[in-house]
Amino acid sequence: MATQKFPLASMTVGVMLFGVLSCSNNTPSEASTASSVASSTDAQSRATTDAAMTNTNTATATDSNSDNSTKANAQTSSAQDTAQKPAFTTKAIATFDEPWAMTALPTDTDPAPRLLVTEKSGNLFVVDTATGVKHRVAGVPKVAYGGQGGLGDVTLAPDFATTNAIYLSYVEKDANDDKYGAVVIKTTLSDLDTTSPKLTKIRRIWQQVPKISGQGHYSHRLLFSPDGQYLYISSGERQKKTPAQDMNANLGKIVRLNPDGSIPADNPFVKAASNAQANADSANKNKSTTPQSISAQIWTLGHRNVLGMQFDDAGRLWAHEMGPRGGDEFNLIEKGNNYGWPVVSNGRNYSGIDIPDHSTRPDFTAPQTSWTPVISPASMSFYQAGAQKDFPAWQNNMLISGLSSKSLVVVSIPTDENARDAQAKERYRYDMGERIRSVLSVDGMVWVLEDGSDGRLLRLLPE
Ligand SMILES: [Ca+2]
Repeated sequence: MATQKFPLASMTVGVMLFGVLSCSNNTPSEASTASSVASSTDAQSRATTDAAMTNTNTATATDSNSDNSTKANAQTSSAQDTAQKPAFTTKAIATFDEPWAMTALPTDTDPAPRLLVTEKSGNLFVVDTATGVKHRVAGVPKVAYGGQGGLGDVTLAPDFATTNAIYLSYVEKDANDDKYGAVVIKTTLSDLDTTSPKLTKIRRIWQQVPKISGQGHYSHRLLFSPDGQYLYISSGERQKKTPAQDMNANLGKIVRLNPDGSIPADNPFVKAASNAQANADSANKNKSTTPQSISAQIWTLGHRNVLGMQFDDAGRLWAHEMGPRGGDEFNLIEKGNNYGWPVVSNGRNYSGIDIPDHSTRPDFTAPQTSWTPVISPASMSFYQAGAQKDFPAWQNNMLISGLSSKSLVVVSIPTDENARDAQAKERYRYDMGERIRSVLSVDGMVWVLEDGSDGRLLRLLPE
């Protein structure tokens, strides 16, 4: 088992670079170097089909200097926080080919849980974090692997302990044309304690509407509310921008469903949807219910690519999303709100054309913090020390895995749930040396998954 060390000195490099970028207009060479690294990797991962990715270096250097007044606050770590920054080593547990997501199986007394890990190409594994032994789960449906898509997220049903039910998201291709969309299934994880586990009783409960050409921005993150009553699904805008404001599409939205896929009666647009349906019925007797039932699914709108959602201990829902060139966001998700994409963003288009900042449109909900240059947030986990208490300094913080930033980002959230002006902010980040696809904290322990082929599952061990 390889052990890699992260000395405290190197961990502060990222923070120092951001200090340079956000606080000074007079160091173009430093700013240009740092931002070109960030933007080129970001461009590779985010917009493989975006034709306007050339000349990102010079444009991004301008971008990083253009509106630093709004960015400095988000990216300044206090001296106090840095002093409390715990160091860790990493221990490699297992290796995967393009891993995408992970979740923990319940444990009784053994402190090392088994994890479920997905690979984009369509594999699902049960891995024992104590031994690194993994078993492939049979029966995963065929996925449309390519671009940013394939097999996506995995989460346990709230009643997993008695049903062994899990939820999976993945991308499917329309049989008749080159259009793609994410779907969510509920299935039973059978024979879990054998060497040949398998999925049984597969039921489709949701899909992206409409299917669209291209293979980016599926999002398809799954999260249950703490009480187990509701399933939240992040649904990306498929790199088409406008669906995020279209109430007849569930793209660019966070949707909220009952565990069986039906629509909760208290969703914010249910009444408007039923009124619209009544009008449509009386107008032409058209029995098509698709547009109205779509809008009834929606919890929030105006999102771009939400790859991380988490509840905190006060029951607040938080989500991060990737901005375009600049403007990654960390948002407090509240019922019925519109988060502005693509009308506003603190970033700009890959073409270099600016997008009005959030501050120009107070009618949209602004992020609590945003990142320029981007961190490329790919997943999020809420840290609570639990029984293991590996990192007490991170208590009640959100841990975010970064792709282009190759980092683990620690974000503090406001402790007073009623303090509307209290803002989440980055405390500090760790340079991980590789693109980090996923982060998971369980009972005070933390694992991360590296991105790409030969992506390692690493346990973080406090020094
Ligand atoms: Ca926004």
